[in-house]
Amino acid sequence: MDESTIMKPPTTIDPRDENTPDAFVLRDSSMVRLTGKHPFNAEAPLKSLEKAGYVTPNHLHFVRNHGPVPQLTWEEHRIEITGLVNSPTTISMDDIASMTPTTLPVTMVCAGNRRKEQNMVKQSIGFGWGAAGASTACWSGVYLRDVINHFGGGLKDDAKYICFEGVDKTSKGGYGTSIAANRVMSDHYDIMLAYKMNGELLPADHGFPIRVIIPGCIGGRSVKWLGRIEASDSESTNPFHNGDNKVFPTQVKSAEQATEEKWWPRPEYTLYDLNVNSVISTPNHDEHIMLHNLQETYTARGYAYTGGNRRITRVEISLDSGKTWLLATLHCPPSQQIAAAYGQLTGPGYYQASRYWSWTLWHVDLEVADLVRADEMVVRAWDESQNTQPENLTWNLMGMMNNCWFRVKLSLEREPSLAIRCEHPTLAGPQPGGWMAALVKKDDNADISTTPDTTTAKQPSSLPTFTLAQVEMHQKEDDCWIIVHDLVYDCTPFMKDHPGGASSILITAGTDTTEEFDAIHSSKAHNMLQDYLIGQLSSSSSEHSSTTSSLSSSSNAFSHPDTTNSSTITLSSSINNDDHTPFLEPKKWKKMTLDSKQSLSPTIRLFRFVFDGCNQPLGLPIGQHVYLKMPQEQTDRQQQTQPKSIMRAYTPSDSGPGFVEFIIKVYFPDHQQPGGAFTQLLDKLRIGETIDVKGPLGEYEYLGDGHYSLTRQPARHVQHIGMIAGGTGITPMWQILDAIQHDHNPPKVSLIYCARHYEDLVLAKEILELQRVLGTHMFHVRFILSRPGNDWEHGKGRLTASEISEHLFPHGTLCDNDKMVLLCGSDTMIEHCCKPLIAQVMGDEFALKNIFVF
Ligand SMILES: Nc1nc2c(c(=O)[nH]1)N[C@H]1C(S)=C(S)[C@@H](COP(=O)(O)O)O[C@H]1N2
Ligand SMILES: [Mo]
Repeated sequence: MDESTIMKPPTTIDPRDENTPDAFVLRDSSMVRLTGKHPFNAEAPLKSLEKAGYVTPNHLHFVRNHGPVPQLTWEEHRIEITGLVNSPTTISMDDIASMTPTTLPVTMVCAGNRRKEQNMVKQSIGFGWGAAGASTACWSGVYLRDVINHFGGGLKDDAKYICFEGVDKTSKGGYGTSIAANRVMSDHYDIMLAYKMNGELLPADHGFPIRVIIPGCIGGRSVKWLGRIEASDSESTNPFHNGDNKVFPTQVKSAEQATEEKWWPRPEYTLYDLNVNSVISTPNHDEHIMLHNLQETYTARGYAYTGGNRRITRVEISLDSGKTWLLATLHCPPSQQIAAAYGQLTGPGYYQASRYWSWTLWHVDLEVADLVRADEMVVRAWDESQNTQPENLTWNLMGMMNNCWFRVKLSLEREPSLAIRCEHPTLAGPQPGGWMAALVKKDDNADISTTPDTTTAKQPSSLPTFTLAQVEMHQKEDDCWIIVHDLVYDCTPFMKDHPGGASSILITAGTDTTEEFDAIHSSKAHNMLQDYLIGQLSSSSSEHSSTTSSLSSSSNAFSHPDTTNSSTITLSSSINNDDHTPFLEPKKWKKMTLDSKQSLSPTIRLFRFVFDGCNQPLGLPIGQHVYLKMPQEQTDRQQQTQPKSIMRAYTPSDSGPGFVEFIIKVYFPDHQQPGGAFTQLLDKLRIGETIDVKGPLGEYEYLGDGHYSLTRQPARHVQHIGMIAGGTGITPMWQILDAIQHDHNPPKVSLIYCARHYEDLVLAKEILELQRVLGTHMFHVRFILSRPGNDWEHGKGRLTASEISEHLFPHGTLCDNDKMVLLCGSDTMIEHCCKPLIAQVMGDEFALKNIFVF
């Protein structure tokens, strides 16, 4: 993009805004939309922001709207001045314009700037701002203190806060917040009511006709579309004041917990002044620095800012991850000089002293030869109070004020020509890429929840419409539709490829599966889903299936009892506590109560749940698993807290009439990762509290005596089952072992069980006891520990080919058709260790045909 296109303001309505309440707002189509099409939350591509220079043109200034943009006029708009002022009044825009104006360059920064990096570590309750949630404009208007004195007759003595409210109609009403009255009244802080931005009347997105500007403070205090100013003895009671713009201590892990433990109202976590921050914009993400000539220099650039009128005094670049630093050249022209370009400079009490309300741009010349040797380019800034940025990211619930060192990874590329490839940590909003993406673990065992990203969804307006009843007709394996966020998808072609197996889709076939989908899928899965989009849910149906409603309510309301189901899953009858009907119902969430919890190791727990019908069997075929689900509050794109849920699949370690037990490893956070969202919630569950369960699901069923069936394949019989389990992957194996001990003609079984420490070998005692009962000729066990103690006599280290050839089928002789292998462990272990080693030892064909993964 060249400079001329960057500088051109938009002249037409972006098609994405048609049919939204914002269809009257002119917007630059290059702005990266962070929350779908509405409300509008957007930042410029970082490169455009840099190219635009010190003052950001209005159409490239980031926008943060909590709701639709109000359609206001200069003539009709009024501002109420009320509360603890001597003469409450209502004023017009002409009243404001009658005062002599002042112009001030101010860098506005959303407290969520750089939040995407936080979200890559763990989803916070906010959307993914890149590094362009900061922009600088010259704001013209009048000092708020003058307005209060001139029109409101001054503050009363007990006025401690000034509360602001916008006239925008978010779902929680007008956006509002407050700030200390002494800051407003001080001539050091320059708090303004602005009606011009870079010499033009405010654009609709930025608060036309009038907004508050609080320099040096997070953007969230600068209320747009200002309708009311209230002097008060207490902070704003507007829901956005305590419900947004906070950094909580790290132990606050969910909105639900924050509510329960009353963190929200605590004023000490409220954000005002900005913290020191800096970003590299050159090199840009995916830029290639060509290596024609190692004698050349390369100029890196970026911005830095801090809060509270402090000056940025130092920006440093490191090419060795912080061991040594180079000083960058700073560019921060005097505010008066900048403002002069936009008109009015004199006003009542016009600022005389230096002002540092806007960012410092920086550049540094680097030797290309030095870049070749570097793994990354890192920036950090310092302000006049010697505040600097932390080396590492510390996650917080709202993902705010992220200011860790900004790191651009450098790697050498040989093709098509020799170059250094540069990678930013993230790209704003829904855009994939960035080096942090590689850190997001796919591994289910580490159950880190990932960001559902529906913002890239095709726009539904042109799609055919289906009713819920129509969708319900499609719940067979060869004809399977689902609903996610009111859109209808035909998943039939995808059934055989689904990583969770066809049955985990079938279990939700024909229903609204939004909740499950969001709870367990990554943004990658959301994107994949788009290939199967066939229509939208008719609006009358979607009222019945609000995205958070539970599955059971939507499917019951439209249930078609005559719908047959060809798969192994059958729709069972309604709630029934009759003694022998199974407790589990495939399409229905059921509640179980935590009955006891036992620690088997520092991180491994045995959870025992009970359910109502105390003689009721669980109804789980051997070899299959269930979903467990717990509520977890999350914040939607309008920053509203919504009950959401999070779920994982588990195999019980035991079950019987009226109870079921699970052995589950809790993934606690450490300094490198936030831990497992689900398992930590589960660990907090108290005795007597309930959890949702649904099932069965799974592809494999052990039918007894060596017979088993797999969905979509004929039933088979084997004489020897070889099992490899990693960590808590033992649970499905144990379920089968437990069944085998009741077989009349049991198959032979061998188990290779890998774990890190001895304590991680759950059920070891039970396994050895079973071996004693069945005899070693029937049940062969091999434990392998990667960190064994000194006196350990079983396997040590990693799973190797020789371990497999010795212990997987130790009795030899049988032909391949009589054997099968069951695997359960982390993705990495299965794909990079077990499968290749089995193929090596037993042959590719055997591996292809006879391995089954849980
Ligand atoms: N009335 C109103 N004022 C508002 C908001 C809003 O949604 N409504 N968003 C706030 C937030 S969180 C920020 S960061 C700034 C963004 O200002 P901008 O959109 O002009 O960049 O406006 C603040 N003022
Ligand atoms: Mo914000």
